[in-house]
Amino acid sequence: HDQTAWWQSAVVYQVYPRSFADSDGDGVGDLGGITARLDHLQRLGVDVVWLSPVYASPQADNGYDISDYRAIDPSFGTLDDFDALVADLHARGMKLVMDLVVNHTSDEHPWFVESRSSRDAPKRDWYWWRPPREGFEAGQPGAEPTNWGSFFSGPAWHLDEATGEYYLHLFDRKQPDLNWENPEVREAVYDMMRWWLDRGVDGFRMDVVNFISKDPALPDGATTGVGGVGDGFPHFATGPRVHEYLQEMHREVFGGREGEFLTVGEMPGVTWQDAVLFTDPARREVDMVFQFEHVSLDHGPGGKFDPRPLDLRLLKASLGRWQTALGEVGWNSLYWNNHDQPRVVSRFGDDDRWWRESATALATVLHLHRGTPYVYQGEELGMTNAPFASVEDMRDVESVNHHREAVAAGVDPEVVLRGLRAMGRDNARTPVQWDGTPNAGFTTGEPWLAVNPNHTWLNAAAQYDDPRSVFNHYRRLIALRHEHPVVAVGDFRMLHPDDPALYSYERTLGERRLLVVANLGGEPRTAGLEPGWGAGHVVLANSDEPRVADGHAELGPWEALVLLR
Ligand code: TEU
Repeated sequence: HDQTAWWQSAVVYQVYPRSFADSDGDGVGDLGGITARLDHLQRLGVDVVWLSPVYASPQADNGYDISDYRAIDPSFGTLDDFDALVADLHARGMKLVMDLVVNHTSDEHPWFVESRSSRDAPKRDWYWWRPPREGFEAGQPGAEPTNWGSFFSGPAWHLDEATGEYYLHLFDRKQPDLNWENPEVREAVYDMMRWWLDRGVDGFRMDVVNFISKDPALPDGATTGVGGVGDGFPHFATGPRVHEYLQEMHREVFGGREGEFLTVGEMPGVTWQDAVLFTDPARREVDMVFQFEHVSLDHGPGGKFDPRPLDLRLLKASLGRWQTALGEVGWNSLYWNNHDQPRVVSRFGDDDRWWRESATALATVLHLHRGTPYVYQGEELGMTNAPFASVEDMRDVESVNHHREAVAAGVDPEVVLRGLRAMGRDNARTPVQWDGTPNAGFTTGEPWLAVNPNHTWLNAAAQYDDPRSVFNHYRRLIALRHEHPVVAVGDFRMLHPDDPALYSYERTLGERRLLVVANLGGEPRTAGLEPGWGAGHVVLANSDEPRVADGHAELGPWEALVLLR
């Protein structure tokens, strides 16, 4: 590991702008709110901010449906506000990574408006238009060109009455998929990316970028039984030309400026075998990928809204496999949370009795792996899932649609609600809890999604000066990565892989050794240590008096220790 890129020792912080901080009292977070809170990020010590979409958008999917790639949505501010944010971040030594959503646009994007205008519009081929299935009338059930389901319920095709053809939308019907087979589409995207780089941004997080190459034959998927819906995944994920497209993008956008930027491809369903190819620096595709294996382990037979308890051994096997697979070539990203996942302290921890302990133990375990860690806003405070009373309290298109479809199909509404409470995306989207005042310091108006009532005690203001706080634990973990190259680039070795509660591993770089021993459970545990480790080596703990002696560590519930020699 001789060549180290700047992002190998960096920590990224994700801002979901709607929910971060509102500067104008309309109840929606905005760019001015972010700029006003940069002290928080600087205090935490993160290097990069990844900003979820702030582009002009009808907000059908909270900005992941873009109607103008070169404008800021008025609810978030103006291009001047954006430039001011970038300037302030740079002045403080931080970088800014934009979200790049180019698998699809909004149906209100001028490209799509033109594309749908007639069958022979010049931009018709910029999207995936197909006639009804042979032998079917347009609009008839089953007439969709393929049997693929959308991620947000229902078919992945929508009929445009005016031209009698269907367009493909893997997500909401307001998110038509772009046709990357068309070189004009690709050139338009690259041109837009260069425009943002010229404006000073430092890279891109690429939304579902392993979906941009579809099998142009658009075959039906194998049917899973639910209402005749087929699994299109094998036909649009990691498709035939995805590596070619990413290499072309790299050449056209970043060519000649290697090493300056950070690129991370969000890739649902990506395997470690594919990830090695995507992140091999010699292939010039992306620097790292977001993979989904570890956040799918608690999905039950009915999918993400049918959760089952996590088996820690599976988690260790999964993350350990990725550490090994990308150990020589390629690079990992490390995350528990983002705007699509429930809060980790509620999901894999104990957000009640062992709230502080489990939030800090999970943080410790994640951050000291090899890779680039991502902190999602509020995670550094130990924010929890929200106590949604009903689906009326939720705003997310995925949750609302799933509820409607499942209840219509006859599933017990209580069961549906239980799944949404545990796994729904709005858990991550409640406003950041800055202080204990009525709207948590997020807004002076009415928040677009209710503030979690636990903000009275769980908030940033209450944590800054408390050395034991979740916030200060994250701060120390980030500092440890900056200080010790063994954290960033050391080799990884999993210990006690079969233990159902201990998460323990060793990192090595030359003579340096770092040991993580964590009890991810509510019962006390003893962990055997290899010779040479002693109490004097403890550099970080989430407990007041670590007990390390005679080849053992005695761990309380959710206790995590870090040793260095
Ligand atoms: O998400 C992609 C994705 O496949 C899922 O994580 C998705 O959020 C959903 O939960 C599947 O069940 C990305 C964005 O992160 C997400 O917010 C967008 O809604 C989606 O793409 C479409 O742009």
